[in-house]
Amino acid sequence: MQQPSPYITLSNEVQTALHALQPVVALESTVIAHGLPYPANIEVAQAMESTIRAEGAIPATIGIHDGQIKIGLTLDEITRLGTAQNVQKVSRRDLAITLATKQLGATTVAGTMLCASMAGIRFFATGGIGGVHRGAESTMDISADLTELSRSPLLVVCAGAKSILDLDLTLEYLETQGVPVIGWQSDDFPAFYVRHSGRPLAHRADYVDTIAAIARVQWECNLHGLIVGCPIPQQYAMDPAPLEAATEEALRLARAQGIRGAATTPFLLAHVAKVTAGESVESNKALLINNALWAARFARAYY
Ligand code: PSU
Ligand code: MN
Repeated sequence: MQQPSPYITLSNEVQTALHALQPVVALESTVIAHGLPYPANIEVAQAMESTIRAEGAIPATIGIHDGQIKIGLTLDEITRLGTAQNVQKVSRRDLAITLATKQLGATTVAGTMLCASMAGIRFFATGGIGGVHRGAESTMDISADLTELSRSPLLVVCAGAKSILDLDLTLEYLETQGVPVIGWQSDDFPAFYVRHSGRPLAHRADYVDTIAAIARVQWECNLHGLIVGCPIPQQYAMDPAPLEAATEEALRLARAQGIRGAATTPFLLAHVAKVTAGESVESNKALLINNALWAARFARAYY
């Protein structure tokens, strides 16, 4: 295990598992604080953890409290992040500031990858990664999740990315950054609520051992992050047409209200969730739990 930073506090369980080279799966906290409404956020955070345990791996939800990166948050800490109003959204650029000023922080995919890599964790389950926003040709709004993937050596299991983003540009950018994107039993990149985006991927895998072997070679070659895109389970998939309408409306509103920077993703997510009512929340929960399941299986195959 790497020498832990003075800014990291591991739970006893995570520390023991890392020492024993047992499979550990990192989980982010921005989805808890800014991605899903209460109490669905806490319910799904717990369900992801119990799914990972049932697969024989150890969950490590990551967040920032009292000037420390906490790896393996307790239910109390998760509940605090899921209910407090003043939670910072922590990507790479925000980490030192949130620690130094002792604010409460929820880590994005980029923030979680950075913290997990400091602790030697290699597997991570999330819902959707950030990406290149529609209109990025002029706004330059490209999530730091994409550059983090080219820096931190984690395997990130996601259901693709939401169509609030430009999925073509997102895949182009990942290619430029040298990030492998593997379709899990799928030929194309999943689109979060929708199983297939229609954007073909260069690589597909059908067996957990294939994923474990790819991850091993990736890291033995000193390469960094990789993405495994798992389509949402069929019974929870949504009809793309109303989603596209809700997304276009959200984008119009964001422009009209001058929403920019880090506020953009939470604004778009909240608007789409409101318009599509409860259905999108149920689908979101289902895909998060599915990703936790596969991340735990990939981690077990690797270890
Ligand atoms: N996409 C989702 N739900 C989320 C996020 C993205 O469907 O909760 C969160 C993740 O934490 C992701 C972050 O890392 O938003 C990306 O934000 P930004 O675009 O500001 O980098
Ligand atoms: Mn952005």
